[in-house]
Amino acid sequence: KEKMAGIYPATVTPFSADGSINRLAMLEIMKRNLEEGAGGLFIGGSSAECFLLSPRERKNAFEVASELKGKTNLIAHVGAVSTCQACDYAKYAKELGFDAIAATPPFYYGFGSREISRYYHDIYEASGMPVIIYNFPGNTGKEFNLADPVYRELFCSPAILGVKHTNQVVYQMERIRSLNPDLVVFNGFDETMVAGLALGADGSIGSTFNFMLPHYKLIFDTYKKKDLELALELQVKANNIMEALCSVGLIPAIKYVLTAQGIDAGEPRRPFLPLSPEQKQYLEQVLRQNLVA
Ligand code: NAY
Repeated sequence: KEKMAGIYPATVTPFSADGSINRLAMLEIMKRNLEEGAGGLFIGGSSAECFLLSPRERKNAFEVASELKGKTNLIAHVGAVSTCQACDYAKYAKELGFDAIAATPPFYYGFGSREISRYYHDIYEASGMPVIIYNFPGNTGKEFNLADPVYRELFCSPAILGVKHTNQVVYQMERIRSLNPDLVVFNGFDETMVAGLALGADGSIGSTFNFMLPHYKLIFDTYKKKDLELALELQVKANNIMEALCSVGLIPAIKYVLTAQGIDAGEPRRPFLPLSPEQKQYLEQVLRQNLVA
């Protein structure tokens, strides 16, 4: 649990002009984040545009990250609608030497709790790696209602290593942690990091850490030193940035900021569209006003 703690960027997938994965740019982002003090890297998640990648590309992204094996904690996101596909990604991540795997629940078909629980157990059994549940009800439509005994059992099963809580309802995160204190708990919305830490998160996984990790590391360290007033002040500044990023489109915005910082993150994959010149200007202004580290 202590070994997994810290701030993890959810690494983006940079694309070259021809649309292929830009391995060098991806390595550059990850190496810079490690120098900045990342506790680990979350590979192939939402910020990586995972559901816009082909299965081969999702594996390619794991391969690129595996070059950093042994240097940091590597978590591979293996979630898929099909259990068989998720198991295949999980086995590959294990083969490549990843430290942990995470998975969204299967979505789209409205699967029930028994089906979802079976999915996580199948991934565990296929790969031999306990899974971090990627709890993101806003996008998956799955709530993990703890009144359901199947979910209570799941969170206490050896198949589960932890939870990545991408849900504004941090109360639920605290309830999951209290149900099984051995779980590794990650806060998953950057805008609630201080709240997540206050309710017991071991770490935080975030998309904006790709380009503003020093700011968030400062929040994390300030919180750990119990300077709560300053931690909140820094969170408010981060949230001013967050609001601007989300208003123009989060993933296109992150890629734009990385590129403006000198790392060629390329364009997001369609249907995402790149930012307009006005949106870029607006973002730059908000960043200038709020970024402290
Ligand atoms: C992922 O898989 O990329 C993540 O979940 C990282 C966490 C992010 N969640 C999503 C859905 O992108 O950093 C958050 C999020 O982007 C941020 O808080 C803005 O809402």
